[in-house]
Amino acid sequence: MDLKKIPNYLDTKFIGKNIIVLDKTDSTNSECKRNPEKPDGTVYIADIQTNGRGRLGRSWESPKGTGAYFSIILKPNLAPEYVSQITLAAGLAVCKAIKGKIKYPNDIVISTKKVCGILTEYVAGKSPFCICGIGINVNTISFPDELKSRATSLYIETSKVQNRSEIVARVLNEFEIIYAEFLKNGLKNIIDEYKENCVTIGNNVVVIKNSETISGKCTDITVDGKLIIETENKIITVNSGEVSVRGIYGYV
Ligand code: BT5
Repeated sequence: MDLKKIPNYLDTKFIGKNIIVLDKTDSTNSECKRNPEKPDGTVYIADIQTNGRGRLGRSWESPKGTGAYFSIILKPNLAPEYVSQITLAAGLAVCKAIKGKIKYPNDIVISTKKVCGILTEYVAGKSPFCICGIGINVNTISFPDELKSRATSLYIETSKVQNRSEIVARVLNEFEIIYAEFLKNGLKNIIDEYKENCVTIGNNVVVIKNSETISGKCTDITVDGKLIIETENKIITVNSGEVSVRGIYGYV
């Protein structure tokens, strides 16, 4: 399995140094949840997920042998309200690693289609920790009918079969740098690069917040990672953890 070669391309101090490659799992995020004792920076990666999870109970299509499905165990000293910002840091890392664009908060897109999704979870308890799960369509040739119009893969975009280990290592390499900066200064020194790569800014969006639907134009993202939306009669800010942004490229 080509996923075993990740260490050959890895250039990190702690992210992915402990890496567990599985032939099959339900969800690499769930795998992390079941193994809270693993050290900070541990990565679980699987060749296939039988129950790949998206946000809000949605699923992540994870066929065998083609995608990169991996999750990072993170043990920062971080108040729970900052955890959703890890998604933004990871989004920027993936964006840089695979040369995509970011659709706020957690999608990476290429040519207007979704190539990657990110699911960050907070596990409460005596020793709380975070899980940052990343799914990238690497060598996917085709998608189920319901995803065809809005999903793509690196293979589809480049017509080249990609080395999954190298792609994953590139993401982890980028992530470690951005994450270290995030832990030091929050999003302050990262947000400009995030915004430069974010296709949501300047576009009309529909935001679903606490079952209320709000339409408006996204004008900016705050230094703590909130979306600023101008509606007909007011300006609101929404947190990435509490919204689904629709309206760009027609998909959720
Ligand atoms: C996400 O959720 O985009 C987060 C996906 C995170 C997946 C990774 S894989 C490793 C780790 N282990 C897990 O179990 N999960 C993480 P959300 O924003 O809710 O988007 C989900 C929606 O994206 C679905 O409802 C579909 O419309 C679409 N979708 C599902 N599979 C897809 C795929 N392979 N490519 C593109 N779009 C997909």
